[in-house]
Amino acid sequence: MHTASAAILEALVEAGVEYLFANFGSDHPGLIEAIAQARAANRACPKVITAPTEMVAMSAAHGFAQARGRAQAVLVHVDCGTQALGGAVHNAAKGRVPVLIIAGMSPATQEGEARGSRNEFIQWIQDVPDQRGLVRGYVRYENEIRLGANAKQIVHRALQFAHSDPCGPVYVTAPREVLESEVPEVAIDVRRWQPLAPRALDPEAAREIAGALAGAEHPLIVTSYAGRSRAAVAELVSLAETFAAGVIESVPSYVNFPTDHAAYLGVQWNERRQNAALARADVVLVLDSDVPWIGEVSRPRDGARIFHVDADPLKQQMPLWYIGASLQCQADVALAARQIRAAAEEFQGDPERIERRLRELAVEHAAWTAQVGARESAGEKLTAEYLVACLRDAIGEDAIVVSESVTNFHVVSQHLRRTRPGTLFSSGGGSLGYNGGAAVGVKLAQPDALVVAICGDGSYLFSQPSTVHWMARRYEAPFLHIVLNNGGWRAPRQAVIGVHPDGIAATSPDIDIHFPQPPDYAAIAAAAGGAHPETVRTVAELKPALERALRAVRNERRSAVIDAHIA
Ligand SMILES: Cc1ncc(C[n+]2csc(CCOP(=O)(O)OP(=O)(O)O)c2C)c(N)n1
Ligand SMILES: [Mg+2]
Repeated sequence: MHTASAAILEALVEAGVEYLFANFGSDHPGLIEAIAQARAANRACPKVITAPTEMVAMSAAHGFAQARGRAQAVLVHVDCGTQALGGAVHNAAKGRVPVLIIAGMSPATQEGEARGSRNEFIQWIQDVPDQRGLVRGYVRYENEIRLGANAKQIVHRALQFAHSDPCGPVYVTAPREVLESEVPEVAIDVRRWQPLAPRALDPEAAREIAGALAGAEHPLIVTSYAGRSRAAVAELVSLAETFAAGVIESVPSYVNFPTDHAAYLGVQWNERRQNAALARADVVLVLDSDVPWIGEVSRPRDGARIFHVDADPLKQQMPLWYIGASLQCQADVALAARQIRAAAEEFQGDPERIERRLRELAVEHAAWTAQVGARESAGEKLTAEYLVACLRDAIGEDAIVVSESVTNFHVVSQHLRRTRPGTLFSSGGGSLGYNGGAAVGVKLAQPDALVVAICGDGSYLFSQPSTVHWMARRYEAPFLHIVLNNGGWRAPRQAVIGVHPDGIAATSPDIDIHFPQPPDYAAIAAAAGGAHPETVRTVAELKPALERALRAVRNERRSAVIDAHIA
């Protein structure tokens, strides 16, 4: 018998979805049976990854999509499993990361009208008025499969949204009887269900931007997530070289530019200082960025001309957003960069001026590199800067790092000094807990890569490490997990100082953000998934611990956790 559930699995296979991160419930007998039948008949079926908690399932699909650019499927249980996805839906939405979420719904009948009709008490409890409303504010598309007959078309349509800019999560539901229903076979030609073709710039806009960059004294490119496409990184390098423009990253969630390139002028997160390159620039080109600067702290100089090209320039899911750009365009950044470069030929710039500016950029870049390097030396205390520098040297340029380092985000960005696209990710969202699941997903996407997660101690607990490390062992996805243990949550302390610098809380030793008697973080992972545990308290202990941990990951193929007590 061919059911709607079997049709959904077939659609996933057609679309190239390799993994189904699943947390099953009473809404899923149709799917569980269809998976069993596919296996018995040796039919292709996505590999099921059992996820004991939904947040980790979603974070794994998030990491996978960042590493491989493709949506995977996450299966959850009715409204309850949808709620338990929690902030991971926010993260995928804000990060514009494609994920297909599938959720069952309580049966729609209670007298045996169709197979799947209600037969358990919980099906009355879990019948809610607006299940899809739980995620409506976040997903790019949501729909209920009302008749099994076109289940495949709905899956393909959902994936088309997920993979079309601005990409993001999509949500599809079906009541239990629909998942059980017998449906006709539907043939799909996937070539007719592709995402939207990349959008180019209006040629006039390309000309205007090229003219402004060519005529600028200090042109600057600011970007945050252009690096989600490797092609875009190469195009940005050419663009920067063509115009001798400097490049800064603001709140990056990808490697957007090689940090060893002479045009690279650094990265900024929450640091409370005016960015010098931004203050100097007379023309600023913002490419794929949600927060190119924080105006209260750092901003372009008065009179600077600002151009903005983005996959999502209106920031459709942010009620308040503006940067004072005189031209804003929706376009694929790789394509746009190429167009702007091509348009530059018309503005025969002065080659000597370009040469001079490139030399100036190289001097500035060298100063930045030296400044970063100076903070990396070993002192008395174990600092995050020293730790990240040692990590960089130990893991090499090809290792893939996911970072949820919160008040140390900038330290990780600066001192890892990534040179290759696709080797450093952060979630792009603000709901802590992405790190561990994302690392598992990245490892599944790139099994040959060394994968590292680096996170705050608070973020380690948010990530549900017992689930993460059970999954890492069960599905042979070992990774190195580094906990920046600063005794709790530092971010709320910085927030209170930012708003009430002279208040009582600013200097109070206890404002309920510390974790006295902290958990043994490494032991949690050892207990849950046999991870190799390390606790590091001093500079001297760090390198040997890193060596042992990397041996465990590389040679013994098991995860390792380093609980690093930093100053
Ligand atoms: C799901 C979620 N809950 C709460 C917060 C608010 N929050 C922001 S930073 C932070 C503390 C993070 O602690 P840790 O990971 O140890 O980083 P640190 O601040 O110490 O650098 C909290 C609780 C959040 N962003 N997401
Ligand atoms: Mg902390």
